[in-house]
Amino acid sequence: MTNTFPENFLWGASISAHQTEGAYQSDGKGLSVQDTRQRDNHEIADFTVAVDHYHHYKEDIRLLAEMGIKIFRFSIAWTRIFPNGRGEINQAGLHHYNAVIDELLKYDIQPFITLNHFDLPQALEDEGGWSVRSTVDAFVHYAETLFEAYGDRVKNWLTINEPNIMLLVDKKILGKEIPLQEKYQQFHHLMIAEKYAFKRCHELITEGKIGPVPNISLVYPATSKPQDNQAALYFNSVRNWAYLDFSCLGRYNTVFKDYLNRNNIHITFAPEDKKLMETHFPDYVAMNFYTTVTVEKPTEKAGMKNGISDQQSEDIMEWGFYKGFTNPYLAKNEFNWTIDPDGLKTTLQTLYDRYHLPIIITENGLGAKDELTADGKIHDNYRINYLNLHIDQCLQAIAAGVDLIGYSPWSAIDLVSVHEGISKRYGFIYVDRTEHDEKELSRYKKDSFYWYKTLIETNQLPS
Ligand code: BGP
Repeated sequence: MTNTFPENFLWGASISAHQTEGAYQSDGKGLSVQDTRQRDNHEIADFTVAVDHYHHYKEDIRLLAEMGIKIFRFSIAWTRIFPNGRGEINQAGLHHYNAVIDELLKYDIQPFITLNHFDLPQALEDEGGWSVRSTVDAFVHYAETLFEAYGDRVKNWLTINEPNIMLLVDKKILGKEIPLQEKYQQFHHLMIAEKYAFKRCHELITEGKIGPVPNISLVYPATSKPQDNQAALYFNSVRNWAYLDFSCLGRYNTVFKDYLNRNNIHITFAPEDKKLMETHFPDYVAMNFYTTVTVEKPTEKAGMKNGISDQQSEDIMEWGFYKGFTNPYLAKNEFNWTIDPDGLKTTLQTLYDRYHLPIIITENGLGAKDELTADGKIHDNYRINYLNLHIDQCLQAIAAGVDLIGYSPWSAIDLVSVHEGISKRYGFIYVDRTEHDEKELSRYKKDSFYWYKTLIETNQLPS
């Protein structure tokens, strides 16, 4: 088998606004739910400064250009454009991203922009957030504003980052638990907002392309017991296919509908929704992948709390449906996340056969506690090893017929993790700060930086 990637393969690197930018109240920016959310661990860095990418974007982009990336996946902070979610445009915010886009294009790096990555404006949250229809309207107007402002230069767009993980792991990501009925009304609104984004992107941008960006990873049954297989069927549907079936096929899938019925959840549709769902579709699927999940059928209710507290942990539990199970065949990283490169290939094959759309991986990576040596080096062989194994499975998926068009790992530079602060690092570029001491925020190239640079240059995995 060849170890060379197809010509024009889109090598990239990814970040999100709130985890990198900082400057959380600069130049007219409003507060988002990430700025205000309840944190269960106050010992870790928050998003007020993060890695100050807002002020360091030129330096960061220059380093990324040196690494050779072809695409940069980042998100726009809605609250920089509309501090209150809607209303008057904040010109300073609009200018900032104009400058970022121009800086990328200067180096021939194509922007892949996520419209919204977990940071809903707090002002909209105060009015009911994704539970109310008016947030859909505000989102559509925000998306149109971006398409009109940047669509002459930005052709590739992603809708809403990981709506599946945001709803399933609500406590960790949003700082609050959303009751089930409300959660799935939010699901409907998020998915409808996405449909409008597909529609308006195609209408407003010549050659504009757009796709959903969920976190997709296969769910395995714990054993060959038929009941465990049923558990995996339901969690695959609730975690993965409910979202992509809506985006790509325009329907609620049957297993998911059964899950909703059995939980007595009723979704309110607006009159235009059915037609909208069935009419507008993505150009590609972007997916984030870190690990796979294993579940069994729960047999004992006592002592178990319904809910899901991590995107892949053993505390997944929905009585009557599924319960997380420790997969004995998979190793774990130091933050307790399982590592499953083979699962990436299986996930890609399953996804591709279901939708027949090009796929781009927009997140994949290893969170680790890196160490900066006295001579300014970071020897992150563990990260190189993780990426190597996953990229190899991408090659194998391509050889098996999957139309994988790009790979953009998490993360371009170190950033503040969703819930484990800056100590859990993912970047190719190290940012020198601790949880409480921002220091100079100096940037250093890790060993993985040089490794990825060579990989991109040669367009092949070292044999
Ligand atoms: C994804 C999110 C990212 C990112 C990543 C790693 O779910 O899209 O924003 O943070 O997971 O997760 P964590 O930060 O918890 O390590």
